[in-house]
Amino acid sequence: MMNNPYLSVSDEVKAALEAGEPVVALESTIISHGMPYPRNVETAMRVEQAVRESGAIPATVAVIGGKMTVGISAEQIDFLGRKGLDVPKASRRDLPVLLAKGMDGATTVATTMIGAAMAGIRVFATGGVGGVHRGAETTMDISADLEELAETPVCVVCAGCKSILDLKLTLEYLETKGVPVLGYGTEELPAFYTSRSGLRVDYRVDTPEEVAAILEAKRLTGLKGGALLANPIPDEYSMDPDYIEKNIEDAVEEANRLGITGKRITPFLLDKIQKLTGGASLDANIQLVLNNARLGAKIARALSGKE
Ligand code: PSU
Ligand code: MN
Repeated sequence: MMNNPYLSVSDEVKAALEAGEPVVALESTIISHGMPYPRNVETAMRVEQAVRESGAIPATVAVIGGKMTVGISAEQIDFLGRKGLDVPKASRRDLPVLLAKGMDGATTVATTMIGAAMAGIRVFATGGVGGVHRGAETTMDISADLEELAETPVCVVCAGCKSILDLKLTLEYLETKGVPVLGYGTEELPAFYTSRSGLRVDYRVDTPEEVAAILEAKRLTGLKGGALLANPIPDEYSMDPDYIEKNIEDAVEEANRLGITGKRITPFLLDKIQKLTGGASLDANIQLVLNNARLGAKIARALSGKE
């Protein structure tokens, strides 16, 4: 593990990594910016529990007091959840500033990947990743998450992308950047709240061992970057595609009307969609994150040869 003054790894996570035990990284933007308090904190704790029940050690990542902290405590999760939007959203470009100033930050997919890689964790589970926004052909709004997937060797388990993004352009971008997009038990790219998008993933995989073999092949051939493993929301929680699409369109329209751009756009849209759907989208969101945490643990176990 890298000896780095800006990195702090919890004793539990350090011990697990040294023993070659499976560890799954988890992000903190979803806590501070992705869900309302107190469900954000409850969910973060349940997700950690789901990883444990599936046989791996959870490592929730955040910037705490100017350190990339891998394996934050329950108290720190509670703190990030209560402070919510007052915690800076930390993507790659924010990271050096927050570290240098000794600040706190909620890590996005990009920075959670960075923290995971610094500590030596190869699997990270979350809800949705950032991508190419609708209208990016004029706004150039493309999440740093995609660039990180191209650079940093971490497998990100997600439920696909929300259609607040342009999913087709997101797939094109990932192809250009050489990031494999794998569908777990499906040929279709799941669209977060629903298992259907009408778009195909690059490859279907059906077992954790298959995923582990792909990650090993990538590592051993020296190909940089990670992989995106898209795990569809379970059928019983999947939302009606037309209903969710209509609400997403209304949310995007309102964001445009209010002139919201940059790092504020994703949290704004998530909050708006939650309000428009009367909380149904939040319930679906929580279930899909739990589902991804369980799969992440299985991938980590397969990588560590424990399966
Ligand atoms: N998509 C979701 N939920 C989220 C996010 C994205 O469905 O919580 C968060 C993740 O932390 C992701 C970030 O990394 O938003 C992307 O933000 P941006 O588009 O500003 O890069
Ligand atoms: Mn953006």
